[in-house]
Amino acid sequence: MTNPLYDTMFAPHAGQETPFLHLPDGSTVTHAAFINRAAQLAHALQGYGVRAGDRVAVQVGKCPDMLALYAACAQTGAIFLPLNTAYTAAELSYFVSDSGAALLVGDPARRGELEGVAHAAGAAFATLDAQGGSLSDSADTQATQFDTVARHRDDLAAFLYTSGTTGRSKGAMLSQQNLISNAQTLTELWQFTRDDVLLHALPIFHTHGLFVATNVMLIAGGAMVFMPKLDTDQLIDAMPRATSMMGVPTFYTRLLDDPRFDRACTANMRLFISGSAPLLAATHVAFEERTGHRILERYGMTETNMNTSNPYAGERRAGTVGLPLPDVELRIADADGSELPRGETGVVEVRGPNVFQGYWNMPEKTEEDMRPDGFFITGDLGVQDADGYVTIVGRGKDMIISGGYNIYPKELELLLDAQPGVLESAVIGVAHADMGEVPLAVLVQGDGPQIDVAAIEAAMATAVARFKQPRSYRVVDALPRNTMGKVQKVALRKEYGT
Ligand code: MCA
Ligand code: AMP
Repeated sequence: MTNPLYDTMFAPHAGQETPFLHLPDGSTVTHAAFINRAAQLAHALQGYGVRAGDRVAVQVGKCPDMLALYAACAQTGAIFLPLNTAYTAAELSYFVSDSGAALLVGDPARRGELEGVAHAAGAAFATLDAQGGSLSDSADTQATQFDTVARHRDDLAAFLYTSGTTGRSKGAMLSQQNLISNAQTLTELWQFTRDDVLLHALPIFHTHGLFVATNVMLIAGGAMVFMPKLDTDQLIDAMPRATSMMGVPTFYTRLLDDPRFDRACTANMRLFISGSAPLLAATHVAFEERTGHRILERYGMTETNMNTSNPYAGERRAGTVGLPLPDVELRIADADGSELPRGETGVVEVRGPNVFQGYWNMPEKTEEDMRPDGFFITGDLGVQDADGYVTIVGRGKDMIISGGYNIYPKELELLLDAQPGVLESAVIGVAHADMGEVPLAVLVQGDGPQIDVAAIEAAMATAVARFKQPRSYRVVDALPRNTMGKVQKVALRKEYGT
């Protein structure tokens, strides 16, 4: 193979006049049209000076061209770097400069600020729309054939930024092999075929919507009902024509909130998959009672793609994330990395072709998280039962998952500590019926000016994406600490958690 990623995911679809994307306006993009468009965009990327190994940062709304840009990056050998559309210009500046991106592709509505971000970081800028200076515009006149650039399985295919407990985001480097192996394993395990129609309402800038949902459907050769975002009305309308869905737990709780969602609505569906955040066993049970379907829960991470899955044919156990994938080794380990006996709780560690290549420009951080024998330390706390089923019981890392998006308290605390009047701060996750959990900030009044919560909210609004912003604030005199002086977040969660 000259370019394993392109040859596995995309090349087989060339010339196939079968449906790939069903769009909200009723139109359909065929596999052949998608591949042709990717080739045009590959030419356009080269026109912007993009070469193999260059990072292409992309912050645009969900649309077929955004997906075709992923294919175009694969075809030119560029590294695809998708970014959450909710990120502020301040957040973007970091990603574009840290990655050394050659090109930032942005939303035309934010052209002014994003152009500034790109140029300050030494990157070129383009939009993805039909306006002057746009990638789509340059693509329109290009040939629909492109000579795929040769790549190796170990070459990098994508960077996904994941925040960290230190407050600084890290670029997880994923190779072609990481993406191919996981997608092939999942396609087989979940029995996806060209007859499948997947309801796709997830964002495509994260592992879940891009490397699980889209890659699996590309390998299977099926179609996706491609929705811009979660809209339960649209999902319920489209469900009778679909066979499968992937979503975060919020998708399932919102569907259950709608009385129209029932057995008849799901009669054509063969599979519902959940991940990215814990699915409550109660949701699993309520879903089965309502529809007769048992949700298949799986577990993964940006750095590793998917690690475990409940079985397709065997027993799907509520509250567990299932068994290690066939090509993934998993151990529950103590702090030194020694495997613990079954039934004991420890840190989940994984090894296999799914595990990433390290954090971009952070060799020490990579070394810290990787055992010498190749196991990656996930930071999740888990337990494995006698049958091998894994349950995630908590997080060793300080992280909040809100509606499937990760929020690292440290990133927020660093910003809050710098606000007038704040001596120090602690951010905790508190239960939220719709999002699972949301952040709450506890601020300690210092000697300076009186803390102005409204002003702090305004400052946070320009600093970080909306989903990360604390939903509520408490001002206190001191934070609870243990004898080592460490802030006791457990005590804070007890006090403010409900
Ligand atoms: C939107 N808002 C949120 C979130 N999303 N607030 C907290 N947490 C969120 N996740 C805010 C908006 O800023 C807005 O705020 C208000 O909620 C409504 O915005 P809207 O866009 O209408 O929200 P929504 O469409 O209802 O979105 C909620 C959602 C969405 C459907 C849960 O966030 C979503 O699709 N999440 C999936 C994320 C995902 O794909 N994660 C996978 C990561 P305001 O009204 O105040 O302005 S990959 C991963 O985790 C690993 C690898 C894995 O295992 O998959
Ligand atoms: P991310 O950094 O976005 O890749 O998020 C990965 C994290 O999401 C994991 O380390 C887990 O903490 C969490 N996660 C993903 N899937 C599940 C699941 N099914 N149950 C519990 N936690 C999950």
